[in-house]
Amino acid sequence: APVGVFDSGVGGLSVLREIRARLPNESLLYLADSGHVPYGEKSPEFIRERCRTIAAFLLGQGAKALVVACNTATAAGIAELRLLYPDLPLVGMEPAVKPAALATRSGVVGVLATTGTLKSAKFAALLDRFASDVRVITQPCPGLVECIEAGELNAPGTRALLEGFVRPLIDQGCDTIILGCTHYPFVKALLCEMLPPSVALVDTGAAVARHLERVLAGLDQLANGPSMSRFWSSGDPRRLSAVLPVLWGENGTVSYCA
Ligand code: DGN
Repeated sequence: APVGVFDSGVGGLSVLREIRARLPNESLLYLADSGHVPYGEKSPEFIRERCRTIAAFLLGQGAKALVVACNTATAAGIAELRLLYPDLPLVGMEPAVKPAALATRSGVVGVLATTGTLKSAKFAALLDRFASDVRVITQPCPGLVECIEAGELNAPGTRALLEGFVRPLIDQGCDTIILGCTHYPFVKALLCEMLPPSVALVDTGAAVARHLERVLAGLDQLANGPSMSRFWSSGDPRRLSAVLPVLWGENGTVSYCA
């Protein structure tokens, strides 16, 4: 059976790539909730409703496990999904605060994420737990997800927006910057051009793929292949089709779902 993966839009494809690299035998179902993107400024209640609807859809398609490939949706909705599906293997995202706190030498860590993630109780708990010894500077990035959804990974507007977000982090001495939203790895190249070489970027995709592997292995549910992938969008499926070669590295079959 396949693994179901979802995000508010195309950002979770950065996680899907890590899963494909780590677990090439797994079949993958990906749902981009592009009809409702961005989640960043939406209410937790709205996001929870989307999580319930999408989880039910992917399970209806035969998913044996779900990956919530979105920090914002994990913060708002994963606890409820665990209650609804206590026996389902369920893996979520969280900003890489712990690895960043271990890695920093300047003692100052920056976090780029959505407003929803940064305001969540889950994020506050994460800081309490792992970042008591370091200074953490949070930076919401309104507008950035929209640029990435539009495929503008290297456009002047995206660069200007991003420069405005990272400048204060550099000025305050951050040497480690957390990409706390699954869309942001797609602008890593652009970020690297504007950051001093001493600044390291950390994200969570590879760790999530490793965690998924452990969970499936523990349940003896790892697949032996051959694998396939299928995609759905709650927005315009043609737009997801058009960005797949860039963001996923291959073409894919995309259908519409409500
Ligand atoms: N990709 C999502 C995340 O990791 O938080 C949310 C992006 C959004 O919808 N604003």
